[in-house]
Amino acid sequence: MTTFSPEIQAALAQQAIELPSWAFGNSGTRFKVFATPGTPRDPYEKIADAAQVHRYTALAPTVALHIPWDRVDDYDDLRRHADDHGVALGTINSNTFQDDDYKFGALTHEDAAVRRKAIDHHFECIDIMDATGSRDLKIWLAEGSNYPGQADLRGRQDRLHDSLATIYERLGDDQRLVLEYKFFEPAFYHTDVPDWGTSYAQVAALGDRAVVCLDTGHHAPGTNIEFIVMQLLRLGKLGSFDFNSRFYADDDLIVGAADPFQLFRIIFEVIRGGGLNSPDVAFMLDQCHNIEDKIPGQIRSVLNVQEMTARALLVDRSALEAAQKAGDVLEANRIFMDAFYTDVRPALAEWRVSRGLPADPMRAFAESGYLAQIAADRVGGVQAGWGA
Ligand code: AOS
Ligand code: ZN
Ligand code: ZN
Repeated sequence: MTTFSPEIQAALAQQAIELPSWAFGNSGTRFKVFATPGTPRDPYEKIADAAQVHRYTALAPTVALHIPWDRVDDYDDLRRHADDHGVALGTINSNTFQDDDYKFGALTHEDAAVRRKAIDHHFECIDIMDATGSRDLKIWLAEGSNYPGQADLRGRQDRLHDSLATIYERLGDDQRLVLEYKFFEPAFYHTDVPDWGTSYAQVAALGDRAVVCLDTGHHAPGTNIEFIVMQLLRLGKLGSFDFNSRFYADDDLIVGAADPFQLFRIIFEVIRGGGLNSPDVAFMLDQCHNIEDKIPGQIRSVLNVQEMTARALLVDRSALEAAQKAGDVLEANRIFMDAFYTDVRPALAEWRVSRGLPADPMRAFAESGYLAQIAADRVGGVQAGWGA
């Protein structure tokens, strides 16, 4: 059986993956949202469910919130609630995509009053960050146009800069602005932050505390995502990951489900670039569980990241470097693939037990009876969903 060196064990022990609160609410497609019994009815219950993932894996110590979906009266109280459950509050995600005023844009809108409203929403998010102790403000913008000629592409980019600069100004010294990109959807012709280059150009113009979020589902098919990871790390601008899987577009499926090898390649570049367990790079999930149970879906997800991390840590980097320098193409590729093909699951199970964790977190959670308990306890009330 594979064994992990003390260095690999130390790296695995430090790994932390932030969970999105919205993964615990009901979600679906525009065709149907299937409800799950026991779905959280408020942010408190979402955090309680997220804490289950951490309890069985020790991999998910923080939960990202989304405003307005997770708006509460008392953020100190929510923070204490998280603490009582053994987790902390993490990134605050803004939302400028569910308001009629934003039909033609928010931070890029032609109308200064609409831009002001969108900026004020981000100010509210920063106030919340101050109360929750969150470091990161994550901005994903649904802005763009559907038809050639509809919008002044250049003007929108300039207004985006001005709006982001106003938001950036308001951040505290220990806080960061993280700008996510996505190549299309909901806009179909042009998107104002479609790619890493645009996100990089915008955050570079703001300052050191503005960085890029790379959502693995936000690229065209065939894109070499690990190259982007390498480049952003090289430039010191990779702020965070939104991990998920895609088959076709922004599918938001379980990370590592569609293409485990791609996840391995991405994590290898993270390690190569010094981003693993670096405070500068936040690992997050951005997923929806439309047909599977949400808590086990999140447990499976963090375990997938852990497994590919363990495999990527097994790459013999000095042998790889020697093969690369010698121009030994096949040997370099063999070293890389040997690590990828290593089944680390038995070693991880043993290592978990040595740390007082269940060998099989999926099974331990299933046997805990938690899902049946919340289904019984949380009857009535309005279930929280994507957008609720
Ligand atoms: C949207 O496609 C993005 O992935 C965002 O990260 C979004 O904020 C998230 O899915 C929840 O709103
Ligand atoms: Zn995302
Ligand atoms: Zn997305």
